[in-house]
Amino acid sequence: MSRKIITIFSFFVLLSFDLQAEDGHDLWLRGKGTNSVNVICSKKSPTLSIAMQELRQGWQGKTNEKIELVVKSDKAIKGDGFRIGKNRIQANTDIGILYGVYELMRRQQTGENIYEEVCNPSYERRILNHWDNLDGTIERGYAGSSIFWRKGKDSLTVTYTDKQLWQEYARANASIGINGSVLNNVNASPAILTADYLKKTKEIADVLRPYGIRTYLSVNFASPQVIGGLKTSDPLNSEVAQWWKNKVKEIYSLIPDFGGFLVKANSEGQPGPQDFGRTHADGANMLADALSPFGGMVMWRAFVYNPSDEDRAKQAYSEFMPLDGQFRDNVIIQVKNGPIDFQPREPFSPLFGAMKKTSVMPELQITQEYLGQSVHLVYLATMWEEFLKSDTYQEGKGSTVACCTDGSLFPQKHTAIAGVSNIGSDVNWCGHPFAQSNWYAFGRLAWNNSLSSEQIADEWIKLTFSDNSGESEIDVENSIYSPDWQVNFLQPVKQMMLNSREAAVNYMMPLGLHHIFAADHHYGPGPWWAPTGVRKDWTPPYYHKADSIGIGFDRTATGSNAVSQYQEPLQSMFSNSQTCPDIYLLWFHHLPWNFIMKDGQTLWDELCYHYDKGVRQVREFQKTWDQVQRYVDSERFSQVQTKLREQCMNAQVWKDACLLYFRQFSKMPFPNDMERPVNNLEDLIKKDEQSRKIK
Ligand code: BDP
Repeated sequence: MSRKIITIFSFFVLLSFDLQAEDGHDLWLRGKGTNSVNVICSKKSPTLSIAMQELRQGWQGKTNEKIELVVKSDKAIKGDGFRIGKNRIQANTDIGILYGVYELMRRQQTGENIYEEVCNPSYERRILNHWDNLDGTIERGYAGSSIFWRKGKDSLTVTYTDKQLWQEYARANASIGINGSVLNNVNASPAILTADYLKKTKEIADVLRPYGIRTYLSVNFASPQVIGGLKTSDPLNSEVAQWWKNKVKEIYSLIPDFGGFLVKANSEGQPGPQDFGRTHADGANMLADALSPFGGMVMWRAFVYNPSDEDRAKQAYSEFMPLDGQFRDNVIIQVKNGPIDFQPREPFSPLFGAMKKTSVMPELQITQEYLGQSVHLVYLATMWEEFLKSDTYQEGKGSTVACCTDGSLFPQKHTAIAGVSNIGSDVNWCGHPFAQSNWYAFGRLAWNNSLSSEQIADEWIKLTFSDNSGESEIDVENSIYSPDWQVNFLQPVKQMMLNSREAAVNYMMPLGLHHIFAADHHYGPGPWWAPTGVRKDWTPPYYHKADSIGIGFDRTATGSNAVSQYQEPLQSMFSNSQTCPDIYLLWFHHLPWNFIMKDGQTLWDELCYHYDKGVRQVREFQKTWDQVQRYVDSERFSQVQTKLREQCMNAQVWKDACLLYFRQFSKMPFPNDMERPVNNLEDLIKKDEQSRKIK
């Protein structure tokens, strides 16, 4: 069908509000150019060609307008930042120009003002971590299989379709400023460093490069033994160090801009320097020395904990604080946002701001392992905003996590942020249409860590759902969306997104509860799960500690004293049950069931109301979504509608399971105005067991 016929056709389709089905593959990059543009650029490079092509394809400004792309140093522009104006984009680097182009086009499409302004990135390295295994499966992936690796011998082949997909992937990342990809799981197979896999890595890197994306790999610390035939992987052994040096040299001969290594060591069964009586610093520094001549980095994860008597929430801090100042300057410690593990809500990890002589980077989880996977609609930017804006008080008031990690407070040699990717081979990349917003939000926050989750949601909805073919909704001249669309679509959908994470916290683990998930798959509730012989710190009762007296983990001085790892005034505030924020109450305190909350309710009633509210919130999301049907194409509409229905059923299961289970201890009645459970506890426990057997 010719473009013209499609246009006429879609016009009639639009009139009847039956928008063309969309499979979501185009993500937030659906904008089509409506007008021609005159692009001037004196320099040539693959990246600049992409920039010019993007402008020509997507231009929604005035017809035949002139736009100049200028690669020229300017002190106000940092790293790969840019200066943007209506008719000119200037940057120090080619990739800076491409970022400027994407910014300009986003502003055209979302109707944001375009005035002369310098935009610099908050973090130097903005990286996706793919937990992709070399057999094509993805650890904690809920959107199909790996786009990089495949099962069997096929894992090493590269097809035209692969390259096309990698290019689309690179483009999507570049459009939101992501500039690095770790291509394999942190639970790394040593095979990734064999010649065949490095050859394939090179092919991927070649496709990602023009989009400014550097390639990184996760490595297995025991590689010298497993694939190198050495007797040890001791980081202080000279043969081991030499083996890594040779390996790094081999990598750089294939991939000259290789980013470096990501390492999970001595964690959850992975090998590490402690196997040889060495410290994390010994291990990280040995790798750093191998990478340093080539400008490579080591991202060394702080996610380490052992089945010891020490509270798991304290262990990363205990392990890493004594090593502060001992790391090479091309090592950066990668710390998960919370002290335990990507829970629906955690206070920030006390390592942020505390390690003052070491570069530290946050690790966020985009894939919704603990937040409903690809079934639940949970917009994560609100969680990340809460985290980035948390005040650590490490250098006085205002020492937010954002400031402690982006170089504005400490002179870090390198700054970075990582997000565990939620993408896979599904046609819409992320499984849930709204999960795309989390990929988008991660990129936007990595670029600018002071953006609000509301602004990001606003942008994303406009780019993802508006009919921006230029023929209707948007007034091209003024870039203004129709008031009807804004009031009846944008506003309610945005509100739903902004409420969605708190709703999930409510129906999963309110008031500071954490880690009460079903074992293994981490999808549903499992507060009862504690078989004999299983590590205690992998069982929910270790975390909720419900008993006849009360519920919660005492992390004050009378308990594990994890509060002592926080700076004042947080320490005192968290320690006192009267001043501890309700959202962290049971994270820091074990309190009696009839403890009186700030609003005068008992703790038990408050818990009941939170679970009840969570379910009701999801029911509201269902209504919201039904009401916007006429603004969404039928494919994405029914996909989201079906998923919301399932989310609602699951939220009910969460509420019933947790409240019926905890009531065995509280022995208190449900408050009268709470909706009653509709499931039996015994059935839910049975189903939970079956879900693991099926796996
Ligand atoms: C946990 C995941 C596990 C990861 C681990 C990690 O359940 O699959 O390997 O984090 O981050 O949350 O290393």
